Amino acid sequence: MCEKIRAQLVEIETDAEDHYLREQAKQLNNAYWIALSDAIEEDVWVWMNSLSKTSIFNWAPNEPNNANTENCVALRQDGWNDNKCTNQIRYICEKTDQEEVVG
Ligand SMILES: [Ca+2]
Ligand SMILES: [Ca+2]
Ligand SMILES: [Ca+2]
Repeated sequence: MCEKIRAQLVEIETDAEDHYLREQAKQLNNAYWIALSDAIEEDVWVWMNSLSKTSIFNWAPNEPNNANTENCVALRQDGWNDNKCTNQIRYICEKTDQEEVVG
């Protein structure tokens, strides 16, 4: 997906970045995949590009709930939600921390 524009699924390193993306999600009224996953070990949340454990958590209320096995994460305006990796939703790519494409 993001490879088409030579970018990667977004990794969120700071609360400022998260805040910015949530504002976008709010305006567009949608949810978007980010690069976070616990597919390797349940409830251990890793950014899949850098393979680093996340240093911030901005889960939505009552998430993550791993409902019917949810190992990917979508960003919504109220926070992050673990979601089924096979779901077809939009996603956010980033080239650098300064340049982010919501699409
Ligand atoms: Ca980033
Ligand atoms: Ca999970
Ligand atoms: Ca969930």
